[in-house]
Amino acid sequence: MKYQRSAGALLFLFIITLTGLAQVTAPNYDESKIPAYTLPALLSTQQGTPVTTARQWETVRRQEVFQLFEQHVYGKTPDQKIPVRFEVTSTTAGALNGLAIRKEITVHIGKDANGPKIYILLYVPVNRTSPAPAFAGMNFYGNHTVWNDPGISLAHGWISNNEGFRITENKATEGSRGVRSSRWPVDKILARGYALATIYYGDTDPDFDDGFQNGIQPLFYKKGQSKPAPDEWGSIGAWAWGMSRAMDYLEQDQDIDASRVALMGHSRIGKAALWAGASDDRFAVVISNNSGCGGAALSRRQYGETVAVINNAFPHWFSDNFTQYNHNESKLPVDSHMLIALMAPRPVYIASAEEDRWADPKGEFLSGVHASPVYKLYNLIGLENMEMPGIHQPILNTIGYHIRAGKHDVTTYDWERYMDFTDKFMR
Ligand code: GTR
Repeated sequence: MKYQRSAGALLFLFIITLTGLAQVTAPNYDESKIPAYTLPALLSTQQGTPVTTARQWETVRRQEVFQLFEQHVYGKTPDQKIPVRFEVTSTTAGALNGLAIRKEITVHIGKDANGPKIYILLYVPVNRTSPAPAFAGMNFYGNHTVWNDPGISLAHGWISNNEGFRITENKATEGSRGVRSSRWPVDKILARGYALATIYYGDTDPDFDDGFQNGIQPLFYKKGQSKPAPDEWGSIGAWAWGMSRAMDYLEQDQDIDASRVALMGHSRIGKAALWAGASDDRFAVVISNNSGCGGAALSRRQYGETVAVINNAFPHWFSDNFTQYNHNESKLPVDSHMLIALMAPRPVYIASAEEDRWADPKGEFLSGVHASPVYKLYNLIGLENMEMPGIHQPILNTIGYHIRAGKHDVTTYDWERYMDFTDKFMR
């Protein structure tokens, strides 16, 4: 009897576990199984007043929407101003076969000499008559991986191991120089007259869950605080903060036109780029490459990666408050169309890849469509058509979009579209 009971309990546990797992792990890739959903109203204030002018958007609604993202999704970035000091550690002519000057800048954060540091790699085109417009973006494996240039310093901090990239013991190695150059066509970017500023995303917060003991968060803890509060930032917030510090530097560099800086980010860094663009309007253009769940994709579609899945896999990315929406997307007071709208009236570009179903290409596209009414308040054209364009048919309105063939990645095709887009809006 006892045996039977426990066998029954085991079976029950087994079924429960399976159901639980199924709930958490099986992604939906079937459009017909997308739950019916209503997006939160973008153009109606918390009081229920319709927003019909750009002025109303700017003075009332934009701030409300921004605060909802702080409170429920990414967490609030602490207000304290931390001392930041820039040290240009090298300036080298003749980089990229004479196309560029290469600079490296250390951003010292906080008063402690052993505190966190952001290392900026900056290439500036030499063939120009005025300060250069720039692309800025974070990289996944260190500045030395974006181009095979022996003059680039190896990244300093913790890096995700990757055997293929010869990164072992969580440290940068000489062997990983240039391993990510396919994602950073530096020569093409420079040849088109843009500077490129990049930083390693782990400089502000290494991408693993350590309860926020490393990275920049501890610099902001109040007395007795040992981790961010439930409505405070996680890693995405810290990465976004890092991009703004790189922007602080670019504003000081005479070779750069800081009013023409386009921020580009891929995947988790695409989520951070959108949050940085929402938080800091000095980024003149914001580009999200395959940013998916918690980025450009509408959460309510629950297609591919979902809120529960992302919070389980990456508990350190968002605020703890975001976990309230695991399997509960309909209660989320925002969705990604509102994040895209936070860029208005600045040009914003969303890119998807056909095989990147995990990131929900259609959900990424639709957030641009549903952000468009805010652009309309400025007499600007976003994405007008509910139908997705075909593969390789980019739309370069003030909200831009393309879907290309292939997988979750950044390709030269993507970059060429980004440069076409920035040429249109930043030249
Ligand atoms: C995945 C994650 C995605 C995306 C991606 C990446 O594992 O589920 O949300 O951010 O990582 O950053 O490459």
